[in-house]
Order: sequence, then structure tokens, then C-alpha cells
Amino acid sequence: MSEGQGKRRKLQGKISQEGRLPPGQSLTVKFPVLHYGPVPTFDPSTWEFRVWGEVDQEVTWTWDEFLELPRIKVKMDIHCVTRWSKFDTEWEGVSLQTLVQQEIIRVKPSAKFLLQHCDYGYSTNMPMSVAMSDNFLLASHFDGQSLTPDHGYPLRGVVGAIPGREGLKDIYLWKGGKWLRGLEFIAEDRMGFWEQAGYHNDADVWDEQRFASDG
Ligand SMILES: Nc1nc2c(c(=O)[nH]1)N[C@H]1C(S)=C(S)[C@@H](COP(=O)(O)O)O[C@H]1N2
Ligand SMILES: [Mo]
Repeated sequence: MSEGQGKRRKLQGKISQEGRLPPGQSLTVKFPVLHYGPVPTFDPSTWEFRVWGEVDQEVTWTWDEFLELPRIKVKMDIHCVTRWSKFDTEWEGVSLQTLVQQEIIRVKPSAKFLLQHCDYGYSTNMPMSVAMSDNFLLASHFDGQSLTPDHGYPLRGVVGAIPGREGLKDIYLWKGGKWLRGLEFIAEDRMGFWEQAGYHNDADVWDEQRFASDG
């Protein structure tokens, strides 16, 4: 075992003892890049973010307008369905919960699910209950820096577990869309890219809901 491997194992043991290592996951100190398809380029002069569906009023924000929205920081443990987990990751961005509370977005009571829409057609769905919780963020920054292109620059959804917080639903990271371009609020559930490809619709990391066949 290399020295690096030894350190990793030791750290994993500590995290595991703290009850933060979901079944079937292993700790990484790297930040793997995982996505289907190419990395889009960002042009701030043409980029738009659209909010539509079950809302009182559709909105479209330019990048400059998006940067004016209220911002927060969240520290989370993120879990990829391919079995790596990264702990205490620090994100900064815009919380949907805040946008709704401050009536920047007026979601109709009929909205029960959220679809994130990304460049090149990636999408992913989640219930409003998850979308509105503290562990879902529209993130522009990781670890104090702008996202890098392969991690979703300029904007991505991110979802993870907040250490020490009970009662939140912790789901796999594929439900955070990189290169996020829009939010669609829907009344009836509609499956996103990986969900249609056989991943589990609910994606609970503690129940190991990786594939639809996991029940
Ligand atoms: N647009 C887009 N977003 C995506 C994906 C993708 O294929 N396309 N893959 C998801 C998966 S499976 C994971 S684990 C995370 C990985 O984020 P990372 O590359 O920053 O680690 O992005 C998610 N968001
Ligand atoms: Mo993933």
C-alpha cells in the first residue's frame, strides 16, 4: 500500500465512524470528473437561465442578472453512483429555497417535481421536497473558486449530504446537473437522462438506490 493509499484509508475509517460513509461507497480525496458527452463553452453574452413550467411567471436571467441573486455557502458530502464519495466539499451559489421564500420565483402549488435542464440536453428530475431543501444548490463556485469547465462552469446543480443534519434526503450526485441552463417545474414526474437510462428515480444513498432494479 502506498503512503497516499494509507492516508486515504485512515481518513475513510474516520468518516465511516462518524456515520458519513454510505454503503458501497469509498472516499476519494481527488475530484473525479464524470459526465456523458462534451464540455460546453460558456459565452456570458449569450448565456441565459430560464425558469418555466408550474410558475406564476416565466423568467429568463442573463449571467449578469444571475450574479445579482442572493447567494449562500453550503458544505456537503457528495456521493457518486459509481461509488466514490467526496467529503466536506464547499459550494457557493443560489438556493432555490431562498428564491422561492423571497418570491423571486413564484412556484404554483401544482409544482411537485423539478427538472434541471442542462447544455446538450442533459436533464435530471427530483421531487420539490428535495429541490427546496438545504442540500440542493445552484452552484457557481467550488472551494472558493469559480467552477472549472469540466465540473460545470459557470453553473451546476449540486446535491449532497450536510454532515450532522438529520431529516434531509441524501441522494446521488447525478441529480446535480452540470452546465445548468434552466429549471422546469412540473406537476407530474418526468424522468431525466440517467433516470431514463435505468438509474433509480429516487437515488437515496443510504438505501443504495443506484438502479431502478434496486427497488
Ligand atoms: N450535464 C451533465 N451533468 C451531470 C452529468 C452529466 O453527464 N451531464 N453527470 C452527473 C454525474 S453521474 C455525476 S457523479 C456528477 C459528477 O460531477 P463532477 O464531474 O463535478 O464530479 O455530475 C452529474 N451531472
Ligand atoms: Mo455519478
